[in-house]
Amino acid sequence: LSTRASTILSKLDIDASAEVHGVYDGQWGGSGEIVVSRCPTTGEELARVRTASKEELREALARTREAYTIFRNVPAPKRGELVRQVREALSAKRDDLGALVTLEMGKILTEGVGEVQEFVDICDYAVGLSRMMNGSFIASERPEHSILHVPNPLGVVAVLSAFNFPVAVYGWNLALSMAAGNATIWKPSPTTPLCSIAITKIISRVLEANGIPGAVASLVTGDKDVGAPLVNDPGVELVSFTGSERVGRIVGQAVMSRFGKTILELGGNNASIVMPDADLSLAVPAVGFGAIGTAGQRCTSTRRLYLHRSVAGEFLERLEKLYKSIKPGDPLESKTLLGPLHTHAACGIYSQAVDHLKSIGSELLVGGKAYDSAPFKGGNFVEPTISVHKSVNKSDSVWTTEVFAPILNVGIFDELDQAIEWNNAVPQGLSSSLWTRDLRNVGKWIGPSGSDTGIVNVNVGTSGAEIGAPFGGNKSTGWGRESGGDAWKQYVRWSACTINFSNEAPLAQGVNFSA
Ligand code: UN1
Repeated sequence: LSTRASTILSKLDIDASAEVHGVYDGQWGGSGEIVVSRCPTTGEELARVRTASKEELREALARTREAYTIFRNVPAPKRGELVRQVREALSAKRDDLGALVTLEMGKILTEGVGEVQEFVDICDYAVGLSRMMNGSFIASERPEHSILHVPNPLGVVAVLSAFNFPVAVYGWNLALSMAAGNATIWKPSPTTPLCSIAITKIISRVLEANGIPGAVASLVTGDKDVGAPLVNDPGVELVSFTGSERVGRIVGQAVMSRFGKTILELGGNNASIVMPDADLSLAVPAVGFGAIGTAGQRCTSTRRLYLHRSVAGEFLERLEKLYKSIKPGDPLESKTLLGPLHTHAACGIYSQAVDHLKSIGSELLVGGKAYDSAPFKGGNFVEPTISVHKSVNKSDSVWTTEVFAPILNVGIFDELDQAIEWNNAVPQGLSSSLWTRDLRNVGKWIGPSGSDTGIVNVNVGTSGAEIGAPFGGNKSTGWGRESGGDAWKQYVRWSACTINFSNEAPLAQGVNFSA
C-alpha cells in the first residue's frame, strides 16, 4: 500500500494489511465474498473487504430489529443527544474522512470534506428535529372527542447508497432515522466499502459508549447478493435507495409488492438555461462547477445547457476558456479541480457517449478523450467535454439519457418557453437552473408552466444543494425526498387517534345504529 493511502486509512483506524471486516451489527464480522476497494486515482488496491454472508445478513437484520425495539422507547430528545454526539465525533474527524472519500471515491479534497460537512450539518438539523417532530391536534365533529395525529418510530430502515456520495447520502438518512427512533441498516456501494466502515466505526463508538445497541446503525457491505435480500425482507419498513433508474425500478417494484415504503433517488439529467440578461460572470463558473465538479458524477451534475441565441457565442467562448484552464490532477492535492472517474468502466461509458456525439455530427468544442498526460497512469482520467448541437432533437438519447461522466450538451434557443419545454422533455426530473435577472422569467420558471424538477434554482447551479431543503426529484428520478423539508415525516409511522372522553358513544356523520 502506498504511504499516502496507508496514512489516511490508519488515521481512521482501518488496518488494510489484513482482510477488513465489512459487517457491523453490534460486533464486527464478515465472512462472505471479498470486495476489493480500488483507488480511482492510482489504480492501486486499497483493501480487501469481507462482506456479509447470507447468514450474517440474516443475523444483522435480526439484531437491527431488536435494536429498534429498544431504541423506539428512548425519548426523542435523548435520541437527539446521541445524534449530537455523532455529530461531534464526525466533525472531529472531518478532514480525515474527507481525505478517505477522496482516496476511495476520487472526488477532489474540498468536495470530499464538503460531503462529510453535509453529514455534520444534517446531524445539527436532526438534533433540532428531535424536539420538533410534532404531530397535530384535529377538531372532532363529536362532543368531548379529540383527534390526534401521532408520529411513532417506524422500524428498520435500509439505506442502499451509491458510490458518488459515499458518506453524505447515508448521513441524510441516518440522522433523520435516528431522531425518529428507528434502527438503520446500511448497504453502501460495493466500490466504497472503506468509507462506510470508517463512518460506522465512529458512530458505533458513540452508541456503545452510551449503552445503546450498536445495531441502531448496522452495516452490511456487499453487492446485490446482499442488497436483494435486504430489499425483499418484510422486516424492513423503509428502503431508501440511491442509484440508477434501472436498479431503482427493480427495487421500487420489489418493495411495493410487499407493501413496504421506499425513498428513491435515481437518475438526474439536469439542465441550466441562460437568458440574455444573465450575469455571465456568475453563470459561467457555476455551469463549469455543475458540469466538471465531481468529474460529472453527481446526480445533480449539469448535463444539458440551453443558451439563448444572443449570448451563446460569448458564453461558450468563456466556458471553453474555463474548461481549458482545468487540468487533471491528484484529487488529494488542494489545488486540483478535476479528479478521476470512479471506475475504469466509467471511462468506457464516457468514450461510447463521445462516439455517439461524433456520429450525430455535434461539434466537440473541448474534450472528447481520455487524458494521455494524467498524473497517475492507473487513474481513470478523462477530459471534460462540451458538445454543441446545431439543433435540438429532444428525443435523441443525447438529451434523454444520463451519462455519468463530464459531458455537457449544449443547445441554442430563442424563447424561454422553448427552453423550458426542452428542460422538461426528459424522463428524469431532479434539478434545473435558470440564469436571469428578469422577475417575469423567474415567475414562469417556478410556476405551473415552468420547470418540472424537484430542485428548481435561479442564478444557482444545478448541483450543490444545502441540507435544509428537501432533496430529490420527480418523474423517473423516483419522487423521493431526503434531507430537509418534510423528509423526516417518511421515517415515522403515522396514526390518527380519535379519543372519546365523554359518557356517550356518538357515531361520526350522525349515523344512528341504536337497536
Ligand atoms: C447526489 O449526487 O447523489 O446537491 C447527491 C448536491 C449534493 C448532493 C448530491 N448536496 O449536489
